[in-house]
Amino acid sequence: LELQTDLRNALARDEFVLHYQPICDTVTARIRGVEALVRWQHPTRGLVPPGAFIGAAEETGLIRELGRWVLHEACRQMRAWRDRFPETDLRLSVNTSGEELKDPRFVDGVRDLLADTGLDPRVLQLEVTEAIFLQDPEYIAGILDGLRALGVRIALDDFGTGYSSLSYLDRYRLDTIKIDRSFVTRMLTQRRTWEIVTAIVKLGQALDLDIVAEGVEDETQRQAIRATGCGFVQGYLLGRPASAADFARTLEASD
Ligand code: G
Ligand code: G
Ligand code: MN
Ligand code: NA
Repeated sequence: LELQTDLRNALARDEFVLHYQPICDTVTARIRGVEALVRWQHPTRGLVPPGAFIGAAEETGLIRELGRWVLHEACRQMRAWRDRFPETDLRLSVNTSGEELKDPRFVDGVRDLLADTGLDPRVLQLEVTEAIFLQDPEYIAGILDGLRALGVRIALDDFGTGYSSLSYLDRYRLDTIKIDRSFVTRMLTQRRTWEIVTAIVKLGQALDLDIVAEGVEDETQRQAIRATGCGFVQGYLLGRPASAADFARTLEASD
């Protein structure tokens, strides 16, 4: 309850910030996209990671307001970067929780936001997890279809960690799958994991999906991922989540 009050105040006081992590071409390491990750710049506790407050925000319903802020701020920032770096065709990934998707005004809100910021809908990719399909699959399917009709892309985050990933690939139209970093971590030491990652990549290619390997921390992992044919990599090796100003410097340097 205290956290709920704190979060409400934090929204009112504009204490949330977005950090940005690059998503890169596996072969060239060129930056092709960026994932926005929210943090809470707490007046006394410092920078609080989302794991410490997203759950509470979901339980209290505050996630809708926080999610609106995140989406708005991320799109505003992307608009500014695309104006400043016209050569880059960066894509923007934003994490979206099921509670946000259940808001009946969500699709209209995204449409209005894209119109207001003048951002090409194809630039925006919403990351969802398998958990969103557990409650009301038909309703969620309608929301995802509505978003895709706008031109917005849908990514399945943390892929492989849920219960029945394959049925979701079968039933829903998606654009991207993000292979959970636990697979990337284990694939070099466990043959079975390497085979699973290879199979996921093959499946993704056959379904015409973009595939991102998450949590790539060293060059050996990148080489292993590259050998599977996975198109995109994300992780500390390519860049840690950083402030907008730091990310802009990275873009400048890579131009
Ligand atoms: O940065 P960190 O590893 O602590 O992130 C923890 C979790 O918080 C991740 O699962 C990430 O997807 C989630 N997360 C980060 N930013 C956002 C956001 O803006 N909205 C939602 N719903 N989840 C987020
Ligand atoms: O659930 P989601 O995939 O959205 O979570 C992304 C989180 O993973 C981010 O909050 C980010 O801090 C973290 N992350 C990104 N790259 C790496 C990495 O290479 N290693 C580890 N341990 N965490 C990472
Ligand atoms: Mn994510
Ligand atoms: Na993930």
